[in-house]
Amino acid sequence: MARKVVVDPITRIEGHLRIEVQEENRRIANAWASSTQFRGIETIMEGRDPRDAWAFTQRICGVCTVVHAVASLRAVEDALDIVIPPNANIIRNLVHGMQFVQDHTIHFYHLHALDWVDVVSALSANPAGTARIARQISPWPNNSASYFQAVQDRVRKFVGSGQLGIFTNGYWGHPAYKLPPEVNLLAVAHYLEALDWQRDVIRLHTIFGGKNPHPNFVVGGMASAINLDGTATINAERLTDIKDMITRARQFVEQVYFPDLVAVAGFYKDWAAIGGGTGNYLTPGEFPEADVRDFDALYFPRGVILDKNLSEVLPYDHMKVKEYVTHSWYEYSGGKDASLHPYEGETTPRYDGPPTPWQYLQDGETYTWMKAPRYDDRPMEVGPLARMLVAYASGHDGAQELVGEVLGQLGVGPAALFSTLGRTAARCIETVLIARRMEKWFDDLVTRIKSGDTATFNPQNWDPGSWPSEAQGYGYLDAPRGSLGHWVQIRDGKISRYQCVVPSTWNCSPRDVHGQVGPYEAALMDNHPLVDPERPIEILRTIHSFDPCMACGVHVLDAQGNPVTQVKVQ
Ligand code: NFE
Ligand code: MG
Repeated sequence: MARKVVVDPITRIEGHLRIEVQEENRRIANAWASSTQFRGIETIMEGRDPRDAWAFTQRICGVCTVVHAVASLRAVEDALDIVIPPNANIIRNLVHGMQFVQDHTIHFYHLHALDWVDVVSALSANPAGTARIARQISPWPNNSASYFQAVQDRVRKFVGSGQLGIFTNGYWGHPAYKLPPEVNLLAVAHYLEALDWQRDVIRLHTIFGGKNPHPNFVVGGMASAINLDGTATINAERLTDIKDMITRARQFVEQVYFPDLVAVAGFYKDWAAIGGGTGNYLTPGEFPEADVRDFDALYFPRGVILDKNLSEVLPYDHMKVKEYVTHSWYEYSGGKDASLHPYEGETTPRYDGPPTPWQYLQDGETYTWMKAPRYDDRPMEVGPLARMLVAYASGHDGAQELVGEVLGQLGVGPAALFSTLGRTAARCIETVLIARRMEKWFDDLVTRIKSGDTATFNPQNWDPGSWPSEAQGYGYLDAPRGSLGHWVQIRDGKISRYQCVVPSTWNCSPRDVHGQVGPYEAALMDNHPLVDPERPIEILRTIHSFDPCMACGVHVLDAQGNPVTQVKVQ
């Protein structure tokens, strides 16, 4: 029997996402991903001072708060030929690096783990057994039986009160959960520890940017003065604070996140053959370690992989990015079948979807607020898996070592990467690499400061009188969820056009004019089980493996209010 299954909204993501699938014989035969909200930051940018753009665009999202600011700065600096001082570039890398490390760790424990970890099962664990496992896989010090006993007591209080609190609405007891109770308890303990840890390490943003979320930046550099003798500046004490946070960040991801990922993945190896999807991967590269346009000096290389072909990494060219609206709630002046590069992009909303939220979306019609970005007319997956595949295939030392270690520990080959499990593992691998690399960036910064270079701002071309009457620029950035591009056009000192093509727009893209599905849809249609349509945990696993952010994807505010969590089955 074939039937439609709707999950709306998908929870434990940022924003509002509806997934519809066609289920046949306990597998997913067809899928539609729909973003159900609209905002329109790109329109708000028109007519503004380009030096303010970072502050507005950063507010697109409260999750990846840093990334839209930096993409915007790079776009405006590209347009106005502004070169930032090396110290400012390092500080941006440290701020963005910590954003990655915090965001990915939160994703694993707080947004994704409960798809694999049964909290209720943790109650039947033997805490001494959990302690044994913890000591086997990691030197992390919180590893005694009494520690895990205390965690179990805490969770038992939740459950005993009949109110699961933060653990409400899980599919507890679902047969798809495979971890033994002792491993479930380990993961729940680290879920709770990660809450405190992330709040600590992200204070790096408050030192370099004054606040979190949404730290402060400036076109031309960073708004962080360095003066070792100052009290309100980056001084020796602040540098020590930062060094300590980086150390604690690295320790947690190496000693908790990474061993947990490997331990949990070992019980879910079947998910290494599920949820792959498009097979096309794109990364613009990230963490410039020299000039932002020196693409050979990116810590994670840029490139494109097509059809899962790891033997060839193609060069990335942003001029090949185009967006369709054929199945989206927008119109283009050139008609519904046109595709536009962001320099010609248009953001004209035109809702013509179902009048009520409970009507099914139909293939062949418009069904989402997401546009459909394509690279050379192909749908592309972006994000951790794309980055790690391109790095791995490009011979990146760190990626080769850690990818090899995970594959070796799981006893699977590289083909396992093209999957839901591969996506989740890639996120952890790059978190470790970035946390390690932050120590080098920090050391580089200290070396420069010791040599007497404290510059963080370049005032050249700050004055609009020095700008040409027309300019345009592109700011690439690889954000935690993947390729982010901001494109700005400036006329007579003001923004005349602003377009963002955002990670979750790539991944949550709908069908295009050729009928090619987007990466979420393709992943759900790739050998995908759906055992119990009333409790569609498998859909959550694959969708969460992308770490969706709808606010980034369409830049939206919903004035209507939204339905509470519901699953509708017909
Ligand atoms: Ni709102 Fe974002 C990231 C960006 S994803 S989280 O990472 O850009 O669409
Ligand atoms: Mg856009």
